[in-house]
Amino acid sequence: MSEVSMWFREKISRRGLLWGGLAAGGSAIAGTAAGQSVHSGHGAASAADAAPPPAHLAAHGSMITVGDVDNERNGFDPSRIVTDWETGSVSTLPDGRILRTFEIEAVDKEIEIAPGIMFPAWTYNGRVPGPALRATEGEHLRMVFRNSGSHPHSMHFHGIHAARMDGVPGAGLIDPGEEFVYEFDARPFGCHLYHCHALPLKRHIHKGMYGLFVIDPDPARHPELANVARSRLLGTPENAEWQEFAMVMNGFDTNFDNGNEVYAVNTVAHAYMKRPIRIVRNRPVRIYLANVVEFDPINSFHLHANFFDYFEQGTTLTPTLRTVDLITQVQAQRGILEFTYKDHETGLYMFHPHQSEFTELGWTGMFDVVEAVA
Ligand SMILES: [Cu+2]
Repeated sequence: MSEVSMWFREKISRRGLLWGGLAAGGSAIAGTAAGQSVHSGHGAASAADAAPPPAHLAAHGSMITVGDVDNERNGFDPSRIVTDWETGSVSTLPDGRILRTFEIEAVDKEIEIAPGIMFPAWTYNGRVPGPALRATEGEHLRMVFRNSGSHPHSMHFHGIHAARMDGVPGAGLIDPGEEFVYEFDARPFGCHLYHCHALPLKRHIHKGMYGLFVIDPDPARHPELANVARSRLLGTPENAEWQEFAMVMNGFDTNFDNGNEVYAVNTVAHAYMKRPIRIVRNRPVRIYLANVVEFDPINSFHLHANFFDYFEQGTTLTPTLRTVDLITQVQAQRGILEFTYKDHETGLYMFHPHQSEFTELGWTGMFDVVEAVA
C-alpha cells in the first residue's frame, strides 16, 4: 500500500496530508518514462514529453505524489488529453451550412486520480474531463447524448441556445437509458464549457461531468482581424504554428466531506510534474483553460519566468489582459492564454495556481522548453 493510500485510509485532514517527497519517490517516478507518443488532434507537433523525467526536478524541492497512476486502466492519459480535441463528424446541410455532430455517453467509472487513490467518477465518454469539443463559429451543432450511467444526467452548454436545449431539469435532463439530442448554432466563438446540470448540481459537476467546449472564430466574419482568427482556427497553417493545450483545473472530494483532497489540471495529480509538457522554444503557445473546481471559491494559473496575454472567455480577438503572469478563475470561468518562450533559455518552467495548498495537493506542472522536437 502506498503512503498516499495509507493516508487516505487514515482520513487525515487534507491539510495534514503528507505527499511523498521527490527524493523518496525518485525510482517510482522514473517508472513513468515508458515512451508514449502523444496524440495531437490538430496536427501541431507539440506534445507532452515522453522522455524520462529530468533528474534535476529534485532541485525544485517539490513535494509530489509517489508512484504512478495506471493510465491504461483509467482509459485516458493526461499527456494525451492535453492535445486531444474532439471534432466530431461533419456533413453539409441542405442550405450549405456545416453540420457537426458529437456523440457523448455518460458512464459511471472508477478512476485513479493519484497513485492508489480511486475516485468513483461519473464521466462523459469515460474520461475526466470529458472530451474537449471543438467546432467553428457559425456551424450547426448536434450533440447526441446517451445516458448509460446510474443517475439522471444532462449536458448544459455555456453558449447561445433555446431554453429547451439548456440541459436543465425539464429540458434535456435524461434518465439512465435515455437519449437526447441538443441542437444549436456554434456561437459565440470562444473558450467555453459544458457540464451536467442535474441536481444536486455540485455533486454532479464534481463527480467529473464537465469538459471544454471551444468554438473557433470564422475568419470570414472578422475581416479586421482575419489573421488572428485564422491562427485560432483548427486545421489552418496559421493554427498549426501554435502549440495548443486543453487544460481543465479540477479537484476531487475523495471522502465526500465537501472539501477536496486532490487537485489537478486534467485530473491526475502532478501528472505534468512527472511528464512535463514539451514545447518548442520558438513557437507560440496557446492554452485553453477552464476552472471547474467545486467547494473552493477560486482557482488560478501562474506561469513561471514569463508573462502571457489573456482572452477572458476567449470571446475576443484582442487580449482582455496583457502581460500578466497570474489570472484567477471562479468555477466555470475560462479563458485563453497566449505566450512564448522564444527569448528564454531551454529548460523546465513551472505552472501552478497561486493557492499554494492546491499545488501541494496535486495541481502543479512543468513545461519542458526545448529547441526542437526530435
Ligand atoms: Cu449528472
